[in-house]
Amino acid sequence: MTSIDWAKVRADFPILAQQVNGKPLLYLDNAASSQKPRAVISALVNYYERDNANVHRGLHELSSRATDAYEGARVKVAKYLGAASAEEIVFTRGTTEAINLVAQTWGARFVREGDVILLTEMEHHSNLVPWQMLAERTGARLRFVPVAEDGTLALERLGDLLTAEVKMFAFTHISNSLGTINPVAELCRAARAVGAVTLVDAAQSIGHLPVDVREMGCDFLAFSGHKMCAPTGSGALYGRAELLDAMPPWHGGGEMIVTVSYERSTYKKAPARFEAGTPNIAGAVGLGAAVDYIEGIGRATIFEHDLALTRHALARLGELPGVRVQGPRDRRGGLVGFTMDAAHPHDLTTFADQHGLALRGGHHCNMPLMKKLRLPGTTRASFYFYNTKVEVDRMADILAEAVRFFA
Ligand code: C6P
Repeated sequence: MTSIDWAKVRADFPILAQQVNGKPLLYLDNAASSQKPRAVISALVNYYERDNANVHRGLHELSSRATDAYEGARVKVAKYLGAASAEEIVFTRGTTEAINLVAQTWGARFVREGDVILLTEMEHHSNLVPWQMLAERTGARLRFVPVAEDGTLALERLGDLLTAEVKMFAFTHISNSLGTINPVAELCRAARAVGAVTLVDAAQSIGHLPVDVREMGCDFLAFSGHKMCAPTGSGALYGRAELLDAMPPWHGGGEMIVTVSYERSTYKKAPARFEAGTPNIAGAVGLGAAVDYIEGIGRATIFEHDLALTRHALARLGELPGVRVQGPRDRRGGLVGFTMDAAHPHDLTTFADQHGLALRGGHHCNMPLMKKLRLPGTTRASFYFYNTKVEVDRMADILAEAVRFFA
C-alpha cells in the first residue's frame, strides 16, 4: 500500500476550497471534467509568461523553447501510454476529435461498402456518431455488442459478431454511465484474430488506472486531457505508427506538408501530418504537467482510492429507498449512475446543486443506451483522487434529504 497524504493532495486544487450556494463545494462531476492542480495551472502561467511563441517554425529562442515544451509533452504522453515512440502520439482537442480523425482518415482509406464497424451498446455518442457518419459515406454497416442485464458486455455474443467482415472494433474502456470496465486486452485479442483494427475510447480511464497500449494490444486509443487534470482542449490519439503512416491527412494547412505547389502538396509523416496549423501549445504543456502530477501519485494508487470511494458510495446508496444503481456491482470505475423513483434526474441534480453538490443528470451522451434501459437518464456521481469518504457520506445525506423532499 502506498502511503499518500490525501489532504495534502487535495490542497493542490484551489478550486475545491470554495462555497457554492452557501455550502462547501462537493465536486462529484469528475467524469465530465476533472479539476486542475496548481502544478498544471502554474505550467500554463509559466509557459505564457516565459516561453510563448509558435512552434516548429521560428528560428529564435522563444520558438525553440515552445517547440521543446510541446514536443517534450508528446514524449511524456507516449511514455504515459506505453507507446513505442512519440511519433505515435497525435495531439487533438480530446477524445471526440481523436475518434473523428480515425473515422475520417483511416475510414476513408480502409472502409468499403459491406464492411462492418463493430461497437458496443454502451458507447458515448463520440464513439458512435463518427462511425455512423462513416457508414453513411461508405455503405459500411454498424453492429453492436449488447449490454447484458448486469451492465457488462455480453461477451458470449462476440463470436457471432466479430466476423471477418469487421474492419474496426471500437469500444470504451470504462462506460461513462454504467462504470463498467471492459476487458480491453481480451477484446483486442479477439479482434486481432479476425484481422480487425481496434480503437479504445479511454476518456474515462486515462487518469484513473494504468493504461498501456502495448499491454492492451490496441491499434488506436483516444483520450481527453481535461478528464485527467489537464486543460480543456488538450488530448491525444495514439495510433500504431504503421497505421498512422498509412492514413491520408485530415486537415490541410501549415506544418503538415513537405512540399506545396499551386496544384498539389506532399505530406509529412505522422504525427505532423495530422496536426495542421498552430496547435494548442499551452494545452499540450499543461497535459505534460498533468502526466507528471498523476504519475507522482501513481495510477494504481488512484484506482485503489477511486474504488474505495465507489464501494462506499454503493453501500450508502443501497440504504436509500427508491434509489437504484445502474451498472455492475463489482469490477467498476469510479463513478455511480443511479435513479431515484421520486425524482427526475434533472430535478435531483438541481436539488443537489442547492446543497453545493455537483453531480450530473441526464443521458450522459448515451441516448441509445438509456433508451434500451428504459430510463429518462440517470444522476451520476463520479469520483477522483481528491474526493474523500466524508464527501461521499455528505452526498448520501443530501440524497437522503432529497428522498424525503421529493416523496
Ligand atoms: N463524457 C461525461 O460527462 P470529450 O468531450 O471529447 O472530452 O469526451 C467525449 C467522451 C468520449 N467517451 C467517453 C466514454 C466519455 O465519457 C466522453 C465524455 C463526459 O460523461 C461528457 S458527455
